Amino acid sequence: MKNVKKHSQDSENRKQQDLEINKSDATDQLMTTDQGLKINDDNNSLKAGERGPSLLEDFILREKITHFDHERIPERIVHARGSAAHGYFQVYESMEKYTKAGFLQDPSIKTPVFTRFSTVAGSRGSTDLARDIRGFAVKFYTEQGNYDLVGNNVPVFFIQDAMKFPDLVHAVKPEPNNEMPQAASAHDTFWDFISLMPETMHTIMWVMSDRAIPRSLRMMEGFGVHTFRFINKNNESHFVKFHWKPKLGTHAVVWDEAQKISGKNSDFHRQDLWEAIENGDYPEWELGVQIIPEADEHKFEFDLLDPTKIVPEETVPITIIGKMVLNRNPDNFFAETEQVAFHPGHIVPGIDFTNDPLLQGRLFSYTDTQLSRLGSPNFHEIPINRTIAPMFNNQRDGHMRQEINVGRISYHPNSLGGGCPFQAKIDEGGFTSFNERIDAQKVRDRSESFSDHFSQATLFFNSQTQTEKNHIINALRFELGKLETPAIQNRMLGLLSQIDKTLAEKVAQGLGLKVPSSPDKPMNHGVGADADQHKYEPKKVTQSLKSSDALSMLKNKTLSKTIATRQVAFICSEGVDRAAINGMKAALEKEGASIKIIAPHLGTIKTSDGSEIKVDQSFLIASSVLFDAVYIPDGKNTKFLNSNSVVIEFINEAYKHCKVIGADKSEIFIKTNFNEKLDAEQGIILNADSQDKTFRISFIDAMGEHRFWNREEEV
Ligand code: HDD
Repeated sequence: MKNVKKHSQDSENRKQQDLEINKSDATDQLMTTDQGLKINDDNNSLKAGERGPSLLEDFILREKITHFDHERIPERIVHARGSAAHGYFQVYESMEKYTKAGFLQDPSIKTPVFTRFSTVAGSRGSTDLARDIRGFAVKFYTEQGNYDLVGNNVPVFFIQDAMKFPDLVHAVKPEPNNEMPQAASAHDTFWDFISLMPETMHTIMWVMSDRAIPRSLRMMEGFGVHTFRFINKNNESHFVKFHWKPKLGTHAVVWDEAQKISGKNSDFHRQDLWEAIENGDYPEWELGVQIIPEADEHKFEFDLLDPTKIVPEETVPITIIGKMVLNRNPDNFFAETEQVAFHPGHIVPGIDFTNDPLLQGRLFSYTDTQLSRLGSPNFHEIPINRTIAPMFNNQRDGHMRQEINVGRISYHPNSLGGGCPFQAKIDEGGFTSFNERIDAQKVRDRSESFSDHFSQATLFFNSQTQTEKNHIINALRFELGKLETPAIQNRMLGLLSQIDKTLAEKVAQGLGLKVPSSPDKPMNHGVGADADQHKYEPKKVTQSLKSSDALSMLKNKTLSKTIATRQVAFICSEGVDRAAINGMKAALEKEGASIKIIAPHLGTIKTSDGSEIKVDQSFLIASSVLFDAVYIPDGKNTKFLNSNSVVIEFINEAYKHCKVIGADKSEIFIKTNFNEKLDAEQGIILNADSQDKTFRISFIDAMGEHRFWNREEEV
């Protein structure tokens, strides 16, 4: 057992050891130029006289400024804004039956990973809380080479064919004439495209749901999206769908909150991930797979190759096969998070592609984009991208080549180098593609089995609780309400009516429009000029499954009652009850939550027993949207609370966002400012006696509910 532990630790550290050779630490060192020349004055340029012009001769100035002038590289064309962390993946038991992938065989091995989360549409400096899909890209540094699972937090994609990807991205990005709006889909070009492409409807439902505004990157699911293949030692193939399930559950904020967080702290998600890891609250996900035998390929009501479809968990259950833990922040954002290059085509023996036309196009795009982003075909040599597996081939030269390949031989076959490097046999780990039989004509076309664009959009909508449905309706009212072109709004209402009549009517009400009685026939505009339009007319296929609980975040919230890493604001002022603070703080910290003392000014305030307490944030800095719950400890607070509009706004906002509010002996304050009928059912936990332990338990239980949506209607 001891050996197993050592083995797993060694395996986990392999990438860190590999990165060590490139690290540089200036502690106790003298400053030098890039050439190693020690620098005597880094503050003044070389001049002809104290007040004279700078000299061209000043190679130190020139080196410094030249380097600075070239510090930026192109940001990613999509997923530009991202945050990443190191960690490991460990399989629970061997998956040998289905795949020969090395990292899925041995539970004692910890495979190093580097995982980057991102928004899609915004630029590098845009807000974390945009309504958007989140990228969820994992690079596994396996002994057989790098494996990248480049997924999203939504299990489906907007389009079915990579041919449409540039159009989709052009439509959602800021409009090209004025570069507006930033990191937002609520504008004409996006919805123009969407309203002409019915295949986007299923993903649109997910993006309009609260999945698109996660509470934390640590609290969202991840999906491989496409159907992939597992290949075992006998060369048998099973189809596989990948799922990441967060240990903390899947949670979101509300849209009003998201918009305010964007102003108060646009690094909200990035900071949350960073701090959790620094505090040792390592985020964790379990990897689940849906495995489908090759023979069942055509047994579904949809096409397994269609990336706009899920395989419902009720139809094929998810098997949990391992876990990923992120336990180390990068040392350098640019070197690691910015330069990491993911690619769905980075696979290892035991995993293979399917003919999903979106995946097929991605297999071209990712290497291609790194060439302009990182500037050279040698991007694999950048430390964060470097494999920990041995790497030998005859690729040579190119910009910024690091490796010094020795000898005369850079071709194969060769006799002068003894035939090296040798091709690897299958039993030596040599990769071979799955030899799928293909018997086809060359066509520029799409399969009719891809024509059902609405059924799973309806399934998703039907599976939501009423609260979640309301949020989708409001999101659509917001997004479509921002449009300047009524024809686009009308086309969208027509499409929404194909998903659910009530949904379309409610959105129409918000827009002050009527659902068109005979909407434009939703032809699929994504077809060729000479195509038989009738053939491509969207078809609804009757679904045997009417609703899937797994698709609703709120129906699954009982799975994640934990309040670990949740943030609680303690509203305090001079004279606040010290015992109440200490008691609640201890109770919350025991559950893994953390607290911040918020008071009128920074520094310290005097508490009831005369002791001083350190203030974490003043009301000028703190904002209710940055917290999960609010607690008002007993003391001489009430007078202060009643007279302070900032405090009332703070609590009002927490109330509006359905968060738990707890107060000792402050009923009068709560009752005068809020509805008299409020009680624990509504997440307002009041306490007459500040030492009552059941109060703290009730407060923590209520926090486990996360939000009290029954308050929303009233708001
Ligand atoms: Fe993509 C980046 C995920 C379709 C072309 N994509 C990128 C990233 C993620 C995804 C997570 C960021 C990786 C990182 O953190 O560096 N993309 C997806 C998913 C898709 C998808 C889940 C559909 C299922 N993507 C897709 C298509 C194409 C691209 C169809 C092109 C045909 N994606 C790119 C890209 C990016 C990229 C342009 C930009 C930066 C990069 O690759 O490295 O090549």
